[in-house]
Amino acid sequence: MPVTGLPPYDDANIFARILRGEIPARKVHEDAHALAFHDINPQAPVHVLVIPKGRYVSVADFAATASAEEIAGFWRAVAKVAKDLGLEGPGYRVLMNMGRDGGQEVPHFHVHIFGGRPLGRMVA
Ligand code: IU
Repeated sequence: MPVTGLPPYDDANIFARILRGEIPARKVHEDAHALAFHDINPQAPVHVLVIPKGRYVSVADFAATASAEEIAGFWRAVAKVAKDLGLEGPGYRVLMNMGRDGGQEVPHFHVHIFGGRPLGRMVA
């Protein structure tokens, strides 16, 4: 169950459909806890999304309700994907948008990985 104040999980969201294989994605990694694929509208030379396989609306929902195993597995996948894409040496940025003011568009928790160029100082 999502945490109070967040919408219930919608199984029709686009990432749920990607997880079910109903629509294609350019996958870069998949394991028991996570799926990673290239963002359809990249904002950097490398722009990959990592999503948990469970039904979590947002980072708040994930942090509050996922198991320790899911959380560990997910974050290990994030770091592995970045490393496998060659980003660990030069560095990369990980970003999560949460809710309305955070600009979250897809209501399935996801992490953005950006890299492939100097990203500069982050501003809000
Ligand atoms: P946000 O954090 O919810 O704002 O980011 C959603 C991202 O999902 C955004 O960067 C989109 O380009 C991306 N995306 C995608 O990769 N494939 C899709 O079919 C759709 C959105 I819709």
